Amino acid sequence: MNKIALITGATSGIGRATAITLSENNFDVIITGRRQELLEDLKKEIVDKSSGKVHILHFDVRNKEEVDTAIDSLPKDWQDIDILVNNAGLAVGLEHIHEGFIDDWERMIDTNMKGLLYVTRKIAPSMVEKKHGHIVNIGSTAGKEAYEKGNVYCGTKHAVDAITKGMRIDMLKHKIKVTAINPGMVETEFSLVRFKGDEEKADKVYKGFTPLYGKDVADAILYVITRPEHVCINDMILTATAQANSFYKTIE
Ligand code: NDP
Ligand code: 8X3
Repeated sequence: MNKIALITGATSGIGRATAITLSENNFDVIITGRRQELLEDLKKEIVDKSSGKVHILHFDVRNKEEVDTAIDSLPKDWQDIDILVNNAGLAVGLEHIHEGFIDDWERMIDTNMKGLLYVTRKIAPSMVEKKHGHIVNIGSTAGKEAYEKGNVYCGTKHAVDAITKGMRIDMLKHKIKVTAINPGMVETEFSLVRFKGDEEKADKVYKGFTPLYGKDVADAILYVITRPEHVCINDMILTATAQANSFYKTIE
């Protein structure tokens, strides 16, 4: 029987690539996000290409009631979630702290921190009950080093780093693995969202070097969730070869 993985933020980028990669590797996937049509498209793509099963849950991770209702609606044969990939997240804006927009800050805090917590709080108890499961949190190099104008986004990803460490300690006696995957720059809708739909600004971010792609991060996720039972990858940082950390990259 295939294992079941629930992936938040599967409509785009890393989450979408992860859903496809896991389905190609004998996982059944619960794909979630706010854009229902994109979830339907992804389901069709996966079902056409692989034998993996797909279930759609449509919710906003910032809304605790929506999270709870969606997870409660899972049919019986989808309730036994083996892998939770907490991927939904975003950066909004890139301003010095004294010029930042409060709404942007709240969107990042509500999505990247509170959303991750709501989903985890809803799913982790069943993992504890069966003493089995793996939680993979998508952090960032921005959660390891703060960079100019990244203030609040970096803060939320530092929080993901700390929450992941705390979760791992709490889950230890329940035999549940907890992993943080921390990518550097990945070409997805991330910069389009950060720059509020400004395509020119977004495209510039990935000009002149080869960034990571969603599939690269999906492969890392597949790797960590397919280690033997006694092995837990705690923390992984992956960047493009052209990037050393948040500050140094080579232009080709
Ligand atoms: P994308 O913008 O391509 O994807 C983000 C996903 O998150 C979408 O599927 C979006 O779905 C979902 N999402 C956003 N807000 C919500 C919400 N309120 N409720 C439910 N789902 C939501 O970006 P990435 O794939 O790059 O980002 C995925 C994760 O990776 C994020 O946590 C990001 O911080 C992290 N990351 C990204 C890096 C990069 O350079 N791209 C590097 C390091 C980490 P929808 O809009 O349909 O709800
Ligand atoms: C995304 C990577 O460097 O754009 O988390 O913040 S970065």
